[in-house]
Amino acid sequence: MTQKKISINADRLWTDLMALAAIGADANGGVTRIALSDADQDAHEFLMARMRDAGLRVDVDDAFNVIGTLPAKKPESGQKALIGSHLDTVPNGGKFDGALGVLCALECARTIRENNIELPWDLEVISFCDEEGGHHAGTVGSRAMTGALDPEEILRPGPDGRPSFAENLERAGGDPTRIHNAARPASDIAFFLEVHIEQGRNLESQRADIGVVTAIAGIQRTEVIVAGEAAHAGTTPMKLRKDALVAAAPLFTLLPKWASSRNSEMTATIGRLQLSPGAVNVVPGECRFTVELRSRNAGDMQALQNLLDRHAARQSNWRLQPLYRKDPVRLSTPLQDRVTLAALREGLAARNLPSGAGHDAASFAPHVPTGMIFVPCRGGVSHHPDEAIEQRHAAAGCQVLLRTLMILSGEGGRLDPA
Ligand code: HGY
Ligand code: MN
Ligand code: MN
Repeated sequence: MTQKKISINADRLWTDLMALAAIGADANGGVTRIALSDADQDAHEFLMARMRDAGLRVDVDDAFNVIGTLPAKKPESGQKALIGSHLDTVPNGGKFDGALGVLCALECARTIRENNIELPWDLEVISFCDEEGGHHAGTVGSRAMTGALDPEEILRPGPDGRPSFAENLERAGGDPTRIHNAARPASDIAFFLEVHIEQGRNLESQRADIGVVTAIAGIQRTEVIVAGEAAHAGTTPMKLRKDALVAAAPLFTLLPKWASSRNSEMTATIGRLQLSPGAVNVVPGECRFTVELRSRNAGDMQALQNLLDRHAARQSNWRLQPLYRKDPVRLSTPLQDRVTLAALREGLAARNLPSGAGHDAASFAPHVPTGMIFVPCRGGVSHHPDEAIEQRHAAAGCQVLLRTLMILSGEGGRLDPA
């Protein structure tokens, strides 16, 4: 007997996406919802209201992850199926990074409930707190849930002396001393699946609708502090200066050369730089900047870190402050196979590809079967107001997530961990 075709409601999904994009909207078309900010909290209030409308049980855990649960009618395995992503954004970011994954998960739960489909697990729709690193390292909420968050990290002051995660959590009504309670045993979790925009141009250039993600690049971040001597810009002769920016400058061209000579997928980025005292008529006394390395190969990332460490060691006035390291991860092959099958059954063109961007899925991959479903984004543009996707691709990603859940459910819901 052929299974009745169950379809998500593409218009409802798009309406939610556009309504959410209005929360934290910038004057120039971007979105700014820094983790735990008022805009981020408004976005989560919107999500919780939509979850309640959909008949989900709504909880907020001690890491401020928002969880909407559709209880299983007959929970055979006692495990939970987790789907979701994040609602926080980078400053002046796009409408779809993170938001697509959360709202696709919500739309799937709604569709499953409306069609009285019986799942072997409780289905949890999750929006993870602070994926983007609004304070320091990203994926705070998902690392708290997988027990991988160092409690010290949330106490560290934010960049430019901004409040720490703990202070902002408290301001938002949370209790940072309880964040470790968000940790859950891996044995409770059947799998984690995340829909996300590709944030690259591979799918678009191959005219594919769906990306079956095979791996997620590792990320290593270091803050470099170069000390000089602040001095009057008009009366301090060039040969007597200790200009911190000039001392740092050689690294700005060395770093890209190191990365490119390592391998073609490796990236190295100096994304944030601050001069002190930062006055136009004062020679910089301090140059503070971040170095971010990414690679799917842990050895390559370490090799570049060693080059940076040795370069700093040869200078007399450099200090390195490690900020964050997450190893590259491979995603579950059995889940990749189900996503590929789901795309096939939906008549969609799917391609396997790795992710250069970090995701909450990277927090789960070492512990539970984890999968990601990518959709193309226009020109690969992301972390930018021009981030854009086609409505049909939002619907395709959501439909493949639903179909993957149906396939897994039809197999009784247990997935080998390979
Ligand atoms: O930085 C990243 O790769 C992700 O978008 N947070
Ligand atoms: Mn993201
Ligand atoms: Mn992002």
